[in-house]
Amino acid sequence: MTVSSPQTITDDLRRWIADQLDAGCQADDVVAAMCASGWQAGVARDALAATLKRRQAEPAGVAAVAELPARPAAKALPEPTLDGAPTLLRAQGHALRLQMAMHQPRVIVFAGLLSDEECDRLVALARPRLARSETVDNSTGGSEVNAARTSSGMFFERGETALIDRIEQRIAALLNWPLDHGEGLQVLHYLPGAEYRQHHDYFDPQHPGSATILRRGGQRVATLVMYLNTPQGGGATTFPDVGLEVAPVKGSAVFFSYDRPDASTLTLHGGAPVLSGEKWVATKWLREGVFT
Ligand code: PD2
Ligand code: ZN
Repeated sequence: MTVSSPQTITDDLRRWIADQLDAGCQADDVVAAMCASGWQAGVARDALAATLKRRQAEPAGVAAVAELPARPAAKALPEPTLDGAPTLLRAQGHALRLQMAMHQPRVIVFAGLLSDEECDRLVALARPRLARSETVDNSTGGSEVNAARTSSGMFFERGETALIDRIEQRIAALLNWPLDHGEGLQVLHYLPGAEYRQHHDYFDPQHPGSATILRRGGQRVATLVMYLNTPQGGGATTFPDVGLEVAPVKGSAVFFSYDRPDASTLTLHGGAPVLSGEKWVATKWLREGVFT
């Protein structure tokens, strides 16, 4: 399959999609294959939908459609105000810079979101409370130690100190998303060799444990990873679907959003192993509703 420019849904493309479905491919896998070949995720989804719609009229197509999982609906998302393509931004009186923006997936890198002093103070507050990081246990909705995540970490309560409240207000203003839709800040510490293997930050609706987690504010819809120091080597935040690596630089942050809990958002990401020095980050996850 080759991608023509501009990206239009042709009969050839619909025929190719129909062939993949007939061969037993899952709809999500077809979209992922198209994205890997250079199709924009939105066009890929529209092409899939157009193919399915046509097939609904055919008896064979009706059976194929019935087996496909329903695609979760898109949502409103946190997003900074970037009208006029500004390089300098301001949030709650704090000046920062826009460093990089990508549309699909939505990834934005900000420089100077935190001052050096704010980074140092967050590390000092978190250090005595660190414990080996856990990941969500999908079967229960609880958490467990996992080899895929070799950092140590801790959670602050939302608004726990004046410093944390100020940073959370800044994030809410920058991303145009209510403060009470945010989880408490999480701080992670990585030593050499430590990493966070590739994952999605949304909760998989198919997993039995997700129902419990989703009761506290619904789905995660965006992530902001703030770098609290500059490791000597390694530790980039990677987005393998699009070959993007964000270098961890003290005070800067990478933001990404996802409008549905689905791999077609292309927001698979990981924390590459730290090669030398250490790495500290603070993560703010944003929910679709009030996080309690
Ligand atoms: O520390 C990171 O770079 C990183 C990578 C992937 C953090 C997270 N995910 C996260 O906190 O979700
Ligand atoms: Zn993550």
